[in-house]
Amino acid sequence: MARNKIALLGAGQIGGTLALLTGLKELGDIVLFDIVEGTPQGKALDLVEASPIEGFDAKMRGTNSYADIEGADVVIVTAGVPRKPGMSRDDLVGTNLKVMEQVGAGIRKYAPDAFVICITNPLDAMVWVLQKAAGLPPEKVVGMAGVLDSARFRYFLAEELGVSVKDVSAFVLGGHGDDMVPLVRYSSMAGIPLPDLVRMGWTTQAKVDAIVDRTRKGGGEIVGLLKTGSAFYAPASSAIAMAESYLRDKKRVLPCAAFLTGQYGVDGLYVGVPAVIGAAGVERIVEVELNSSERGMFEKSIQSVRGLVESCQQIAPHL
Ligand code: TXD
Repeated sequence: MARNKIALLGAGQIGGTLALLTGLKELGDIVLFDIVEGTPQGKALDLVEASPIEGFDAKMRGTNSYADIEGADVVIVTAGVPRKPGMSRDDLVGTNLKVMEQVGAGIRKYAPDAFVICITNPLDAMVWVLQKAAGLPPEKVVGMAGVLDSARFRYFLAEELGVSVKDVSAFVLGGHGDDMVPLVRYSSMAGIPLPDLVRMGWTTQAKVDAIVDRTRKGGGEIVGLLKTGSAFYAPASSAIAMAESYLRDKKRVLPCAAFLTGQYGVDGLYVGVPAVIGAAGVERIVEVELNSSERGMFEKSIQSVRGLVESCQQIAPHL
């Protein structure tokens, strides 16, 4: 059986990390695309030179031509600019919208059957633009943010509880912004709900509230430390988990920015919700029950996403 073909559009901090993880997990052959000449070619060559040491077999090539992504099974999009300290994700709309239109045209022409994972920020709006520009069915275009935000939430909880990260489950609903909704009620340690753990004295409500706040601001915390760009290791791992679930039909239930058609009372927007990812792409959306305070936070997050999409429509009325 021929190897999968994975196209990485953007060969920057996340793109290079995606390529390394794809090699280590032997997910398939890689085409690394960028508009900067030399960067994708140099990173691809450097990566395959690691393959004898790591023991993986994969073809990896760098390119500046969309034609080389022909027939890709999975496309992961990081093309665009990241934020710098003092910038919000929303400040990237003007620049990255135009990039998504270019990238979408390349996918439409050369990889119309691919499963497309968008990473570029502001994520909830950029995945919406990308799906329209590429013209692929909405279930084959998804945004990566929830797996990252949930991983941050899970890590902080595991650190606080003093247990393995493997035994902490949690997820975040809503947009990839500071008003995202980490769901305490649906978080657990080995199946024991987090609110019970507070009552059992494993942690306190104040510490849980602080972890929720740190999760919401997780991206900004790293931008503030790095100063020259944003997070890239955990974002890359998050997108690879989604790609692997598609390529290996694992049916994982992952929080992703998926296109809603009425679920959660939302129609026509990409929003972070738990979704089943399998060989057909987004195969099912999990519509969890929300209490009034959760619903209020979710609505606020939806409003932010709606506002971003409206800005995109003003910049590009044809979308
Ligand atoms: O959870 C999430 N979704 C976020 C997403 C987590 C972290 C980072 N987030 C966003 O991902 C970030 O705000 C950026 O919008 C993207 C990519 O972040 P990265 O850190 O990889 O940025 P880099 O290192 O600047 O890489 C971007 C590459 C760079 O090599 C540019 O030359 C290239 O994109 N680029 C383009 N490629 C193709 N076509 C066009 N037009 C283009 N413009 C820039």
